[in-house]
Amino acid sequence: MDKLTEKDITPEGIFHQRRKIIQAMGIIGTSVAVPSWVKAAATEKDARRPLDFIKDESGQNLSLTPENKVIGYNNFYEFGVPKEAPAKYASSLKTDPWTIEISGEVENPVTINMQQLLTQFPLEERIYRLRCVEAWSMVVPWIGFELNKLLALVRPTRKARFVEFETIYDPDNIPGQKNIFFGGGLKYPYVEGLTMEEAMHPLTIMAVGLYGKTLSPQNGAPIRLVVPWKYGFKNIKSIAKIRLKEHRPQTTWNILAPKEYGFYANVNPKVDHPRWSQGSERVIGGGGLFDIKRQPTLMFNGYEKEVGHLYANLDLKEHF
Ligand SMILES: Nc1nc2c(c(=O)[nH]1)N[C@H]1C(S)=C(S)[C@@H](COP(=O)(O)O)O[C@H]1N2
Ligand SMILES: [Mo]
Repeated sequence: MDKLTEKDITPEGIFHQRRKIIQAMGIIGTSVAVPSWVKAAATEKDARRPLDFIKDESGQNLSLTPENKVIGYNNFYEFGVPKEAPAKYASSLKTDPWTIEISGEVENPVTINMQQLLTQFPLEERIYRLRCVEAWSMVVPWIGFELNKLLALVRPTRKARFVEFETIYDPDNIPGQKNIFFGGGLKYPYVEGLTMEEAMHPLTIMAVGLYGKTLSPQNGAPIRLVVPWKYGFKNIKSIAKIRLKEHRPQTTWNILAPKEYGFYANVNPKVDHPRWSQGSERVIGGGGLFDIKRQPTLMFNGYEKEVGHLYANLDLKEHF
């Protein structure tokens, strides 16, 4: 399994996208053309603004993925499946004004805008590993605040056992939400979820920036989730709604392929994806021809000491 190359790995959606095309049209699709109405962003000036933040101790020993890779190699299927597509198309996302509505099992439901969020919660830099379920990885200097601070504001009721997150739904400005082929066959809006314990953990942050500045749209502007011990798809982008729930939410990738993408999605080198090994990962920006440097994947992505106790009584093969 260590001989696995990138070619053996089908990106998360392509496989299912093919199936969807076949189902929908009775033909075998070989490539997905960009619909004519999708406009590539006019190359406007970089809209990312500098942020004020303090530096955290975390991840000082990790070597950062170059900024151009972090903002140029993305998964954001709402803006197309190829890794270059989000950087090309995501500037059509309307990020200002922006509010997050927090509701459900809370004593104090709120709708809060970005201005309020940024003044309410001091920002800090967190250097975290990011491990995509497709077996590539990066190290990103995020800027954000702990999700538990936001949850304290709304005061979860005793019934709250899960937190559900939803990406903005705006098909007029988000091509993949309008066109199932462009959007990789996912059900939109994109939804993710955590247990309450996971959401309250101090490593779990709401990120509003990276590399010292606000997020670019392709990275999930203006605000997204970062949970460093879980596969990348849990890190839902451009969040507009948060709901606290008594029951486990239905999440996008789990709905699409429940045998491939679990609810927990904890990084685990010992539990392979049905179609590829999770034992190692390609280091994006790691150098070499075609970026082929690989390294072993760590249990809980290297955060076992911090989060292992959350799963002490869980069979991780069954609850992958
Ligand atoms: N709304 C939304 N959030 C998303 C995705 C997506 O397609 N849509 N892709 C996920 C996946 S698979 C990964 S690996 C990370 C990638 O984050 P990055 O592009 O900022 O590195 O975003 C996650 N969040
Ligand atoms: Mo991913």
